[in-house]
Amino acid sequence: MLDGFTPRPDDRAAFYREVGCWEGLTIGQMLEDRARQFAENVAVIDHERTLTYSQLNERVNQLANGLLLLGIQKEDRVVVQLPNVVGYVEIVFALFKIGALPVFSLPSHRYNEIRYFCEFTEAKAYIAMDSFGGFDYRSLARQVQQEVSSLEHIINLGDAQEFVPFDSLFTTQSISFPSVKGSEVAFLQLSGGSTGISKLIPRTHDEYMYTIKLSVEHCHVTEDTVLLVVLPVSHNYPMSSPGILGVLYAGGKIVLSSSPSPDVAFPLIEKHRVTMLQLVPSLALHWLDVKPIHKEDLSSLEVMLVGGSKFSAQAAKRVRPIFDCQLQQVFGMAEGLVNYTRLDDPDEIVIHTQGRPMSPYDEVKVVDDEDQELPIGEAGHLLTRGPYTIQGYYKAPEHNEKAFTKDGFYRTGDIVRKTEDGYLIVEGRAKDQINRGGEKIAAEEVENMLLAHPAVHDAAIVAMPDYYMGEKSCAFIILRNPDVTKRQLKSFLRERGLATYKIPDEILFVESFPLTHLGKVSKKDLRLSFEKQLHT
Ligand code: J2J
Repeated sequence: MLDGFTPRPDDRAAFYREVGCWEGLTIGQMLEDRARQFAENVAVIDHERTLTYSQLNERVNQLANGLLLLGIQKEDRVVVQLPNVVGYVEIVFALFKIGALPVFSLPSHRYNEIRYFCEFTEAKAYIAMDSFGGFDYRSLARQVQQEVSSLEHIINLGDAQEFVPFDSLFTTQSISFPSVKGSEVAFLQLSGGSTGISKLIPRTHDEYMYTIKLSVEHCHVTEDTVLLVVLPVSHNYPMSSPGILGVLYAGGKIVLSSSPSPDVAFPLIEKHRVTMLQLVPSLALHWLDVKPIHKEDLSSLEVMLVGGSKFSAQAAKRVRPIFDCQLQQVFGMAEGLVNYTRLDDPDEIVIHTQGRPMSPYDEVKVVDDEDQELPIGEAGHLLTRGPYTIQGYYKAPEHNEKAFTKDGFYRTGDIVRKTEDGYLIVEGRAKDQINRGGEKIAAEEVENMLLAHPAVHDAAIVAMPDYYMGEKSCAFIILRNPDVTKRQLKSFLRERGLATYKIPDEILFVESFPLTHLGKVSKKDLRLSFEKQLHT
């Protein structure tokens, strides 16, 4: 078993097997199987390539051979940083098939994150694009390679320069693949994090296959589904809720968009007769606003999933009149629990709630600060445990003590209310995080980086409201040296390689921070003071 992975206690594991949640299948086997069943169906399309199920499976096998020949072995970690391209699907399935573990990172991550992922997971390989969105990943790779001794291979898609070209790895020379079991860890996913840098989430094949299967049922994914992926594909949401894996499970078609802009996405919807979309509220709002000025025929759309942060009821009401399709709200987390509104739920529920757990074996509690369960309808901390919710972060024993209860419930950090019918309404958040249009920022990580600047005495990051993004980030800073400018501080963060979405949108210099009665910085009061400044 992978070091640093916390398995379920034996009795619960046995129960999940007994009731049929865990079937002992791997994600690699699923593709093998679907390639037989849906051989000639189109599986995936990007701006350059189209692959049928049998072509995808064949390419994946060839790539898996190439990875083994290169020296990638079972349980090796491979940091994958790719945009929405077919190569992403090929590489992650090839890794699944040989039991190596993709570590999913985002195209917007920079040196700070990539170095950490490579170092912390002792990654043997890092795979990235040559360049994307104006950023050259090869120079990032050079920097990281020099500093992380475990990193033996750097694989590059496109103009690979001195690195291993992705295309050179495909080989028909057949090697026997290591055997991979359903109970083994399939990959490491990123958590939004609230303390320091992102924690990594180990998910097993068994539990992930279960989330995929349930998502396919609840989102009515079939062979006729055409899913457009506009969010970064490595996020848990577009991976599995129902995501690319759900669509492949059902034999449908995936269309990968390199951009979430309506100028790119709307023509793709028209061209491929897209039936299903997954959006975060910030994008949904933007699309709702611009839809009337677009001429494309979007009549093929049947379902728009919205999740990742709170979708307001006002915006939710506009989906059907404007897009003439059904809204499905999803409240999920890379740690596990996923809630959906059901496609046959009345509008009242679809508009006002974030859905209910997708499995009858999900255990959900709403508790007060002392972990005491609250009566139905009262807002409190959401705790959860179940067949697809993790039992511990990867190699994080100290953090796990705090993030999980003694009996294995995950402390989500979300404040929710449960209705009589078991639906959840997200009311807020107890974790020190900013949810910037669905991208999560751990305040502490950015604060620590700001504190490394010689002119900064203290820093506190809080969320500020934003119409489209829901929240943006604002850094309150007490300076030691008044000569430094906001712009200098932002470039300092950029130069240290902080992902672009984590750079504070606003910086405010203050003399002191308001304190709570326990003497801690009161972020609530900081947020209020920001709002006051806005209105003066
Ligand atoms: C309010 N907050 C939400 C919602 C997530 C499906 C969908 C989303 C994610 C995801 C995911 C929310 N309303 N509808 O992994 O499979 C906030 C909560 C939650 C955190 C998890 C999936 N949907 N959130 O967003 O791991 O705070 O997963 O705990 O990125 O996003 O973030 P993440």
